[in-house]
Amino acid sequence: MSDGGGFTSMAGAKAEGQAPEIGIGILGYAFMGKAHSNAFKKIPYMMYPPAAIPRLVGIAGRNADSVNEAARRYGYERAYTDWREMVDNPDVQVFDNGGPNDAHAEPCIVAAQAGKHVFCEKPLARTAEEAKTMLDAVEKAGVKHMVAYNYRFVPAIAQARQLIQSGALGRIFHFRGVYLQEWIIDPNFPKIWRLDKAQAGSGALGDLGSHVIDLARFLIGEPKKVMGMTQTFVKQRPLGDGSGATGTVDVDDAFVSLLEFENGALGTIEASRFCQGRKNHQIIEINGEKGSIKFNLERMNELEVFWADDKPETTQGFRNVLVSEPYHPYWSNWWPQGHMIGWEHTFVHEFDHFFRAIVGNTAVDPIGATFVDGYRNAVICDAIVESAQGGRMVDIRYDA
Ligand code: SOE
Repeated sequence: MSDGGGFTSMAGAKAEGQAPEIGIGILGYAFMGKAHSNAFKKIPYMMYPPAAIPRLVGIAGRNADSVNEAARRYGYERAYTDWREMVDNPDVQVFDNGGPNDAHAEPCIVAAQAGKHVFCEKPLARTAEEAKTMLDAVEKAGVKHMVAYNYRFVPAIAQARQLIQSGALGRIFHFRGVYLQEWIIDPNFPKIWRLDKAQAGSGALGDLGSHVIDLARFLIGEPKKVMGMTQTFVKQRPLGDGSGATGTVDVDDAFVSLLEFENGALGTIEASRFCQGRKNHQIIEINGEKGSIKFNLERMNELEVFWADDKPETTQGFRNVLVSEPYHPYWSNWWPQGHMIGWEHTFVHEFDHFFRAIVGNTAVDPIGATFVDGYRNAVICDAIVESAQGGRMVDIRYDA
């Protein structure tokens, strides 16, 4: 199997029938519950031979009818309305937190204290302070930990990182990232948890911006200072509970930011949920001394590249590369070249990486995001909000 630059190495893999089971207990049965469960079921026969066979031990959620239906739908052995009871199940070796942001800290900390390996959806927490308590807990417990920055596991992104790490772009001058959606532009869209600071921590910043911030760190390194602006375009929304009452939106609908990186590169990162026509529009562009690369999530199997040493009279210009060859990251698990994979497969790669790290006792980072990455991401998000409120540049300082 091609190791794709260490992305699908055989570390921890077992011949068919020898792979150990790994018991999963997941909190949350909505969007991420579906994406994660789909990945657990695909791993044994697609990331083959698997390092571990996920055993769907339990799924937890507040609504009994919904969580029982999810257990039947995805094939979990038990449904729980109390996540603590699920964490206490000795058959649960991995606690997977797919819940809303205000349900990340306590369950992850309790699971780590119970000796479970912990996987948590992004953003890790609502603030850097809350993220640090989670990081301290998993490090003290000595368990493996990972944050679901799944776009690291897009083959084209992994390929971009290989190009940058190989020096093919040379010195990096710019990182430019946007993440644009449109789904709350209707002022009658209700004030759901993602629009409430107490539950979400932030709006487009933590939900979408944190993905781009993570890719900036993954691809070119640490930012050293940021300047940010935020805006809430619709400040009152119906609560959506039939009462006819409205609530104040206390998170950002959009943000823009300027960054200077430790390596001298300059960056811009923005995210918005008010961009009509943009469905899940994440663009990453990196400009270096030897060339440029551009990634578009809505065309996720492609990478646009420009090489300065191409002959001007022949091929110089941006080229569109189909990242689908057996030697490209992760592709040896899937299909012949040109047969596309999609958004869901990033979760298959992501969990396979986590399970291999657990079974083989190998490092989750730098390929996967750990709680250190989740904490540092939260520090950057907090700095962007601080800058927006204070109207000045803010230095990035980590405590881990
Ligand atoms: C927001 O709608 C969202 O679902 C994010 O929460 C995900 O992290 C992103 O991958 C897609 O958009």
